Amino acid sequence: SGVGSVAAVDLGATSGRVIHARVAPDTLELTEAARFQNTPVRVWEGDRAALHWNLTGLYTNVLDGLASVARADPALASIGVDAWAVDYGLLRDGRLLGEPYHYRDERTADGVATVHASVEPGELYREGGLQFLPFNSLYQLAVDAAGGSLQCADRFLLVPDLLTFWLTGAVQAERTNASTTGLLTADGAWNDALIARLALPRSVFPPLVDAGTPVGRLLPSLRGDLPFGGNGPVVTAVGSHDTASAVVAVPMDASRAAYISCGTWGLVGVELPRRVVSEEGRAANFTNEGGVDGRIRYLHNVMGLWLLSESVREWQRRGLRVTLESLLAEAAELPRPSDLFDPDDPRFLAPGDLPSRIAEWFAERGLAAPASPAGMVRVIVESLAAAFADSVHRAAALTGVAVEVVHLVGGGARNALLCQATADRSGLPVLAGPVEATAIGNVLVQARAAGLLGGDLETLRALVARTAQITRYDPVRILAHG
Ligand code: LFR
Repeated sequence: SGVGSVAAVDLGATSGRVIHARVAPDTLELTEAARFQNTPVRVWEGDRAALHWNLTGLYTNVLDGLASVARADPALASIGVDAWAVDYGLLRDGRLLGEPYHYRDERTADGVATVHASVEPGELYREGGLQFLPFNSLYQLAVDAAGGSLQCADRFLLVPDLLTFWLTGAVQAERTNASTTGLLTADGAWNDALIARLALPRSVFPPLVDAGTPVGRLLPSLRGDLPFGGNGPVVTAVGSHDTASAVVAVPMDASRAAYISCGTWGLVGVELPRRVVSEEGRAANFTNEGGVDGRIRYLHNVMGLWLLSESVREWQRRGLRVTLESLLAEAAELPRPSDLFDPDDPRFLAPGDLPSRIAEWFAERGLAAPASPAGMVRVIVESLAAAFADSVHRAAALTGVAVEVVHLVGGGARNALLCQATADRSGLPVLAGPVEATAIGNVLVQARAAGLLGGDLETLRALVARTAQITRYDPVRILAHG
């Protein structure tokens, strides 16, 4: 097969991008067509200001990026969309009923109580395989049912499926992301019995499709703004959960490696052929999310780079002239802190003043928090690394995978301090990169569907290993773990 090209639309919780890629069995060349901030917005709802995504704004950015791809490459073969998980839009007769809620919005607590009153958490775990996160879609849906908005809707579309709908008119639910609703069976079907017990309307859930399925062509109404040639590119379902696409592009041998997909979140785990649903795994809050080609992403959510980005946002709000880069450089010169905090504490989930909440965590234990922003950055990095190391070893123990190496992909792969600390605290070599793993995984699945590449995930990963920049960090000052 010759060289062809595809475009990946990749929306993270912090930023989004449109990546144009040229692909052949020995070629993987990426060009950034657009990059934009993802800035959520609080909107008054009569009794409180609720946190929403600005999805129509993101869609505008996506169209701008695709227009520039179209001008450069009218013969583009395919477009694929991935985004963060769990969040969704509700529609009626094709109309979006409101900007989707942000998973960091405070509304979900009531949904958790409602759901657990009808199905206890152990049973939810055996059915859906998910770690407990208060924003899993099923809890959000319970809130929408209680508030009446679900009854107004005839469609539920997860965020990447909603963008695909706006591009093509096709109504579908891609399986990797649908698995994060908590409403899929181990066989990857909508769990009708669970949906009924939760009194959710079964008819809102669209037909499921696998990553790699062509879902439609660009709508005629878009053809003026997106000047592609001929019939235009096909839109292909990819691993539409961003983490599923990232795991496709981890250049690993899954039988001996753990991965950390490190962006806004740090998703730490291993890839398995099938779900592992044990009480130990549930207690350790490990999830079984659907992967591309039917693989399972057995992982735990660690709070991730959010702790850094949201802290920097607070310092800037206070008028300090700091950037993450300058603080990381300063932090690297400081001694390693002896006291760490638990980055997974739920108090760190909501937006706002994180440095004060971290200081509170220390104060509650009679400990002093670092006084300077650089000191705070260092303790965040070390605490994240310790949590990463802990989850790597737990994933290995819970699944029997003999982990010999840790692959760290995503924006965190640029953070040398974090990569080295993860090596030191896990006692394992860390292979960092690619930074754009999510977009690459999105590209690879489209390219395979378009016939530009063949083979299984191992073949796709071999192409990443040959073409991506990988930096190795060996443990030098091994610190105790576990
Ligand atoms: C990462 C991610 C995680 C998911 C969280 C919320 O961007 O998709 O996998 O748990 O965001 O959707």
